[in-house]
Formats: sequence, structure tokens, C-alpha cells
Amino acid sequence: MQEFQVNYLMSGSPHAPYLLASLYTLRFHYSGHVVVHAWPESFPLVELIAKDHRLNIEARKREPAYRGRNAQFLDKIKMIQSLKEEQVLHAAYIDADTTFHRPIDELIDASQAYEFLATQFNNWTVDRVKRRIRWVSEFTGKESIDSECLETVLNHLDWPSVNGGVWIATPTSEILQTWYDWTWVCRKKVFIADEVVLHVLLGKYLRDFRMGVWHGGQFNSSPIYKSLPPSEIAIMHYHGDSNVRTSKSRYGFKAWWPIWKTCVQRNIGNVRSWKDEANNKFIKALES
Ligand SMILES: [Mn+2]
Repeated sequence: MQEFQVNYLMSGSPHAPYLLASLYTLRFHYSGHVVVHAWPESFPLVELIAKDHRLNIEARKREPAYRGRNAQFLDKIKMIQSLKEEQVLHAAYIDADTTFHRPIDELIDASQAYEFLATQFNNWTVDRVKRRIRWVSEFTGKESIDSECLETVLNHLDWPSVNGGVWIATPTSEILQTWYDWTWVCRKKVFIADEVVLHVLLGKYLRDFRMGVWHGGQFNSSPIYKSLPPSEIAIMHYHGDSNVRTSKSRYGFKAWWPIWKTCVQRNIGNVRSWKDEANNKFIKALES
């Protein structure tokens, strides 16, 4: 049995540099168990990262049950569910495109009270993403997304907007299964289907406290929107490759690039042996 575990899920290898920066900075603030689950195409790189004892992570190969649109988003839910086999009580899921800048103990402590603790994205509320949430209305039905839950969340535009990149759940929770099922039905037509459905889940589970949201955005902060001063940010989330696309965010690049440089300089995660192989086109362009 394990009280708590941090988990990542790698699909393709271009995100391996992002993963490395996330792991490296995570270790400044968290010393517990970390598992990087990886699809076969990225597993060899993740194995090389895990060979660096300084990082102290476990590399674990997994084959997704489905490949297609929204596949990584679906498989991350299944991956966390699979941890019930080894009796992990609370499992964190962290996107690779993140870096850690402050302690995360408060978030871990808070997660103990919930089956699922989500994080607010910046200072956003449901109001900001309501149009995207409405996209799933064509997928409501008896065996499908619950229309009442959808209405509930759309009637609470002041609720925090959540993001699928940072969350903590109990692997046995029904919430994960509902999240999977509802994402599955709209996977082919909805952009970032998991994130849209996560909002609908608020309508089902938030008011009885099975689900919670960490308010304020310090554990899921975008460099593009800069809703918090840098000194308050614990987890930076570089969605849309905003760490390496200066046209998207100079601030994101400035925050991430020195971390990457340090990793290369100190050969963290044996990065020098695989960085070209990872084939991240943005990093290649910046380094040329
Ligand atoms: Mn992300």
C-alpha cells in the first residue's frame, strides 16, 4: 500500500524534454515516489531518464487501449485507475509540460479529503470556457453525458475553471470512471474532450464534496495569461508548447529555457544521449 504517488504519462517522445524539466524541478519540492508511465514509442527515452539516480523515478511501460483523437487524455484516466492494483491511496497526475517552483504540500494535504481534487486554471471561472462546455450538449443522453450535470455547471458561471494537467485522485473513485465514459463518447468530435468533461463532472460531484477544486491557480498557472505574480506560482503549466514558442509567450520561454539549459549542462536524466532523438522541433529551431 502506498499513501501517495506522483504519476506522469508520456505518449510521444517530443515531450521528453518537458518531462525532464518537470521532474528536475519537482525534486526540489517533493521526495516521494514518482512513476513515469510511457507508451512504447517514448519508453526507451524514459528509461534513460530513470537511469539517473539523482531523479529517483520509476519508468513503467504501458500500451494504450485506444489510439486516436484524445487518446493520451483518455489513457491518463485509465492509468490512474490501474493504480488500484497496487493500492495507491491518492495518486497525482501531472502533465509533462509543467515545472515546479514552490512546495506542493498544501495541495497534497488538501487532496486527502476528496476522491478527486482538481486545480483551477489561472483565475479562470466557468464563464470563460462556457462556450467550450456547451460543445458536449450534443452528447448528452441516458447512457451518455448527464444533461442535468451539464446544466448545473452552466448555471454556476462563477465556479472555478478546471484543467486536466494537474489533479489528484483516489484510483478506485467512481469519478474517474464517469470521466472516462463521458470523455469516450465525445472523443472524436470535441477538442480537449477530457477537460470539457471535467467541468461537467463538477456539476455531478462538487456539491457533495466528493470532488474539490484548489482555488487560485498557483498549482496550475499559465505563462500566457500571467494571472499570478511569479513568486506565488508553485506549478507552471506550459500548455500549447508555450515554454518553447516565444511567439506564444516570451515569459514562458524565459522561465523554462534556463531549466532546460541546466539539465543539459548537468546531463540530468542522461539528456545528452537522447535530446536529438526526442525530436522536438521547437527546441531544435531554438538551438540552431
Ligand atoms: Mn499540458
